[in-house]
Amino acid sequence: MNDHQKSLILSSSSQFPPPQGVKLSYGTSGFRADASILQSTVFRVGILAALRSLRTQSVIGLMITASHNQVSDNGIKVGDPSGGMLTQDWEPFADSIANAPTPQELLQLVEEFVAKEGIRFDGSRPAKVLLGRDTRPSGDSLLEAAKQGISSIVGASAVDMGIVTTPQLHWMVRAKNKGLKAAELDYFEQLSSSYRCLLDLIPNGSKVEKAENKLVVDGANGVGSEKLEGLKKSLDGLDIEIRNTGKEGVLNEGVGADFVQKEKILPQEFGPKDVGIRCASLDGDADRLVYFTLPSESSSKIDLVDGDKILTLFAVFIKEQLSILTEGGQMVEDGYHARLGVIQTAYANGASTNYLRQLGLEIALTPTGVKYLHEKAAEYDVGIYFEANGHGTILFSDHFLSWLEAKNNELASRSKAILIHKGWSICKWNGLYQDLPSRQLKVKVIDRTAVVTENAETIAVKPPGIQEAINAEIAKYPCGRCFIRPSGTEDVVRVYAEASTQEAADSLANSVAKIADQFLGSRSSSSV
Ligand code: G16
Repeated sequence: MNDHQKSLILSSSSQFPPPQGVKLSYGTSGFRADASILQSTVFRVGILAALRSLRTQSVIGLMITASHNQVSDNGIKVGDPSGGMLTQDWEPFADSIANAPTPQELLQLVEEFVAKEGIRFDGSRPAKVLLGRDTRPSGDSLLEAAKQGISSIVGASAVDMGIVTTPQLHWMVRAKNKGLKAAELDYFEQLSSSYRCLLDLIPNGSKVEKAENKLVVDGANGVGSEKLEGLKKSLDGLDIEIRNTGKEGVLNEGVGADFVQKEKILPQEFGPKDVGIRCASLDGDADRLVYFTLPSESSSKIDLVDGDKILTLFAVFIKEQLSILTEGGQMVEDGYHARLGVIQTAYANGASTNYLRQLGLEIALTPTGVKYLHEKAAEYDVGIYFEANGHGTILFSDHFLSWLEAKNNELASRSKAILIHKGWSICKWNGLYQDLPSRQLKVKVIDRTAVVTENAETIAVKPPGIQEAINAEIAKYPCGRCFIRPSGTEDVVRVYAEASTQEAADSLANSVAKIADQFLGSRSSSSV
């Protein structure tokens, strides 16, 4: 790093002093906090993104969003060149620069890291960072802070992609790095043409019921509603109505995937007229999706089709397809057996895990956070991962895809037999298994980092004695299961409980929330 570069970092960072008395960490999905204290953090993540771009010689993404959090929060996360999350190796550096108290200490950390990573400033390929943000009012000023951080690295450029969903920004970064067109219209085109391909694969004679063509989407009063409005014109055959578009309501307040999944009641703007209709909820940055139906006019209680059910549907279908491919010993002849894995977290409903196990599937458990599930899924030929809250996707290994491609001709002649269109309704889908009753609570404690967990967050090893107290509670409930963990996106400890009845799940969750209070010191607790 030459003197000009060093003085640029010193002078620009002096404009963004860090907040006093706050320690921030790159949590489950980047930095999150009340938007009013994030200027300095976002500026510094701008520096990090430019360095990551130099290190990888690729385009990097920065998304300004706090997703499911309340509207007054905001956050920032980094997207790597592949379109995935920032490599976990760089998270400690993110933590240390976010908390460096002075410009001089910040510069020292940057210099040490640049030397360790062998980052070169020779100008051969200047850094480039794509910036996106959700609809939060604080997004504009944080965007400026990010731009300032990026331009503290000589030659680096920031490209503002405007208000986008998190999946859009990740897709744009990946597309840019592959030399493909990466505008919003290209994204919509890819989604709609993939959708048309899927429709073309439905065997003749198989029809989706008319009522099932209707989909009512809760946009969480966020970015998802606007984008879906742009996309829906090209989704032939699907009648999409969008509510909670943000014109009136507040982001994530009584609406959105997090609310619907945790409360299991209708979001705002939905009511008795929606009985039996397929409905879906997005979250604040539109990277979560859950479905639901309203079974009866007399109550706002919904039948939830959560991430576990989405995972199960994919798992059932892909397992079927793979077993058809092995018919006639085709895969055996090749000596190739595709490894199918499903990845869940401790939040997965126990009934879903049992169901998947009965199907004979290989199941892996990771801590909460897409970054962990994604990494695990990449170990399989076909890795399907979903969190119960609706984040997820399917990964196909390069090896599997090239094997399929090589077999393309053979498969084409059999495709009608392979791709069995099930013609299932949402109720049939939901009936794959019955969820065990569950309850989630959050507890505001003095210091949530005092909770340390192991075994994919199923056991709390700190503070000492807390797990034994939780176990004693669990033992009182048939089919009881319960764990606590510190949230990585909100300043709370989360409690999840399952039991054979709703009353029992509620009671177990409440007792364990009290235990958390006793061991950790309460700041005033709240439910969900
Ligand atoms: C983020 C992560 C998810 C995680 C969620 C809740 O989602 O991407 O993987 O499930 O936070 O995390 P925690 O329980 O640690 O607060 P989002 O939708 O908020 O970006």
